[in-house]
Amino acid sequence: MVLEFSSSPRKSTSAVVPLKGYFRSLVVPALLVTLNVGLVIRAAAQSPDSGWQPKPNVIEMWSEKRSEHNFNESRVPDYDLPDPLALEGGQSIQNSREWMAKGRPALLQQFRENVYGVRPDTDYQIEYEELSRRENAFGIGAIARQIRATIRARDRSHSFDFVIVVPQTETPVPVVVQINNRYLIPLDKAVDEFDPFWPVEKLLRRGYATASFHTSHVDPDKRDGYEAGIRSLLDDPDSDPETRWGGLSAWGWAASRVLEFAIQQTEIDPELSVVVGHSRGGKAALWAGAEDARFGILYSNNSGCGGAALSRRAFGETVARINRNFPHWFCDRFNAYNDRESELPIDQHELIALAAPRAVYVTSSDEDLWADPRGEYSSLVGAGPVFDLFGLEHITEPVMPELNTPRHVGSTGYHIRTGVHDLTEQDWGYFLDFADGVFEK
Ligand code: GTR
Repeated sequence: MVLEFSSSPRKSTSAVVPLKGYFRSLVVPALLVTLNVGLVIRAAAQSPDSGWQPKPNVIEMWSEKRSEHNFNESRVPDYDLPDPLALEGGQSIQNSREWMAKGRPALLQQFRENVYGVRPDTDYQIEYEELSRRENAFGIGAIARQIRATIRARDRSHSFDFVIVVPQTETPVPVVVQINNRYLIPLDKAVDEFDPFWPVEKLLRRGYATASFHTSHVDPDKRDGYEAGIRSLLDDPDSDPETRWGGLSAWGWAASRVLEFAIQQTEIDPELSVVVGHSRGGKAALWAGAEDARFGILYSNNSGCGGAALSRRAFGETVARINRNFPHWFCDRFNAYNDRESELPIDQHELIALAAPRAVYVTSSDEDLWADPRGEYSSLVGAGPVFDLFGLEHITEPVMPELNTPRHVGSTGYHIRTGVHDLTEQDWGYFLDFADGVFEK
């Protein structure tokens, strides 16, 4: 079977509105800031009496392993976070309509031009070819297929595979699209072998369809991989080299192409979709959902720097370090903020804010101080004022939850799990509880 779609290039019409008018937060315990629009932003406490705290031996381990980086809360620099509701000229966004018309497009453009890069709007054709199929997967009538997506532009093409598994169902179900940063789990493995990183059967039994692809098949996850991936295929040679899209954006772009295939399936409800990724895949998932508003829930697992964690905290991995080690993930301009996080016109709480009025799920793990759990949680809380504009419930509690105690409040959810940097069955279980609530399953 071959399905063909033509692209309808997205023309960006949004003006760049520099964000001004900063609010101070996340420095002083339980600091409260009241904006003139009547919103209250509560900062995450630094030394709460309760809630999660990193274990001293874990701090020590990281401080020895990466001695040039900070893993101590007391050494987090003072900083001001940009106010997601501030517009140029000092005005504040007052309602959801203004947010969608002005605030959000301006912020999205800031992230494109300073962090993830601008996606090209080159015309392309995409073809989906079924390579193999398994009927009655898991003995529950599910259909599993491996699909090859081939993207053609100008006189070149690039292909990547994904596996998609749909349950037998009369009522269309949500779909979970995974950006897999580790490997492609091919069809037979997906059906015959349990992998907690992508627990297909668990997802199906919980009433979800799911698809997964490997990042490197879309755009190689290496600094010299540009020519071999989708970025060079679609790039406009005349575009500004400072703001060309990075690998994270290319992987997120591919998630949208997988979604487009998925929502053609009658078993899948096109209104109910999730984009999920772990670590670098989690960074890509948040950005995928910022660029593509069809994703209903954005799930970022242990995404850290350049993902959910606030850059200004410079806790664990920093902007300078990530740019040095992974220059192919971001646009070149992101380098301008190496060791100058306070000059970034945005911070990552605003990436999360771009998800509103959709839902966001963020996770941390207690040994993963490299990803800055407190910075990940604080970012979610810091996005709150934008969810307020829509009258949506969300996490406002400044004190982090205890270990293995998910906090799910309306449109935002969070948990911190015991253990190392990973995406585990435990993470999936907590997440699916959240997704069931959002999708009213
Ligand atoms: C690390 C990197 C992180 C994170 C991680 C991963 O080396 O510093 O930002 O993305 O890789 O993707 O597993």
